Amino acid sequence: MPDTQEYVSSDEIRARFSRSMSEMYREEVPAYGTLLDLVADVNEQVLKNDPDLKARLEETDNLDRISEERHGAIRLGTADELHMMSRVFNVMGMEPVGYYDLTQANVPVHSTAFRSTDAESLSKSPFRVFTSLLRTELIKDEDLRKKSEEILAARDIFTPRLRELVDKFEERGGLTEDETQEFIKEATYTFKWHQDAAVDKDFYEALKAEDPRAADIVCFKGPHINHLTPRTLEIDTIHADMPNRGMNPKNVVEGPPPTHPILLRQTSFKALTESVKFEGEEGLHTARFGEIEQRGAALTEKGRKLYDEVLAEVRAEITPAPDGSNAAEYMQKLEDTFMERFPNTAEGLYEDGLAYFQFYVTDKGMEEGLISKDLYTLIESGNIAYTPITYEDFLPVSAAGIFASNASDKAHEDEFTQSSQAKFEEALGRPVWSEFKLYDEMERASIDAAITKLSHVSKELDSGHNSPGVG
Ligand code: OOG
Ligand code: NI
Repeated sequence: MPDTQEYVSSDEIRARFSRSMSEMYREEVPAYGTLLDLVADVNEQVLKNDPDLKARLEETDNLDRISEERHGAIRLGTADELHMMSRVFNVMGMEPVGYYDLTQANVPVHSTAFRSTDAESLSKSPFRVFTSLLRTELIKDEDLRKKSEEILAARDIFTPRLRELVDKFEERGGLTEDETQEFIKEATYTFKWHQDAAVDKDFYEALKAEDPRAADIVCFKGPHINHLTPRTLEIDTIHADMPNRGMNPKNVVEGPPPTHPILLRQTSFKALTESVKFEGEEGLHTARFGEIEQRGAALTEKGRKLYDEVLAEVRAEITPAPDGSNAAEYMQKLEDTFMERFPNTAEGLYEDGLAYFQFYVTDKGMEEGLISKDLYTLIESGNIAYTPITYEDFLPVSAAGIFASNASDKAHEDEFTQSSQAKFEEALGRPVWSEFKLYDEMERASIDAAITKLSHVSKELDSGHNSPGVG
């Protein structure tokens, strides 16, 4: 039995898996490759023009991860699939964070985000996967519902070898290099696009008429990755350039306005229509797309509440029209309202308790040490500084918007009202983390580390003063 030294770390497995997924999706959806090139160009340019930003990213261990960073989204059909999927993600050090109830947007799924949860692992690879579970009970037509449940119960989306490797990981606490390579191959395969559908065309069309997301989940052999999203440092530039590169972007960038580096902003090119082989005949399916995101500060519960409030205020007055006709007006209103109601500097966010921060010792602190035990005094005197913690999660509203604008143009009069985090967690086999709790812990840990560092400086200063012959 190999000792733990020979095991590949979960952080390393996750980083490699993220790369492997990106390579596969690049082949499956070439426009995603174009998007990646565009993002790399723009990020490089931004860092070249903004040495301060580059230094700040270096300071907080965030520079190396930028070009490697992405999120994906998958959709599952059964509780068993969700449970097994959480075991697969566990091998890569990814845990379920947050609960997203998409029934609020008339989408019959609920979701979580699998990601790593501590600062060090995040700096190695922040790869995250938005994972949704279909709520078949919300399929209204009884025949369609029953048949969907039968189809889902009969399929196995995991290869036998993947199951064996997950068992092995759990028994021994690690995978060897050879096993890791196999694991990545098998896990990536799980998310591959299959041109052969699992059903005939009539069933597909019938289910799609009821709900296109349900059809995307039930009618195929596996949970094909439906988009991958690289992180950009300048989303508006790319958004504007997408049409020049043959991509058909959304009308507006979703999320906060460009003036506010909070939570995240996203835009995507519209889903592609791909050919599918149904039992007996050919057909088409529209689901897979490419997306980019720009990440800002993680907001506290108070900050999130204010964000929701301000966004709701904007949307009560103007919502982006599907034809793009009022895009400029919407963006202007968004910006004006946020400028009025929401701070957009680190200092403003800190003073109002709206965001989480990573605290660090400044050069002045390294000279003076722990001149006070009070954090506020240390900040005021410039011995400790802070920078917002990057938001690692998803926007519930934004996620819902993505479902709506990409899956179909069908109007949804349906109202799903029931939310059920408890049911989701039962399927998952464990509770999800609260994202607020995780950010809070990161913030506290950074304060403790900064104070400890300052007290070491003080000790050295003291022993320097006291020891004869020094200075
Ligand atoms: C999930 C959409 C959620 C995002 O960026 O908000 C998401 C889906 O379409 O399955 O990825
Ligand atoms: Ni996404």
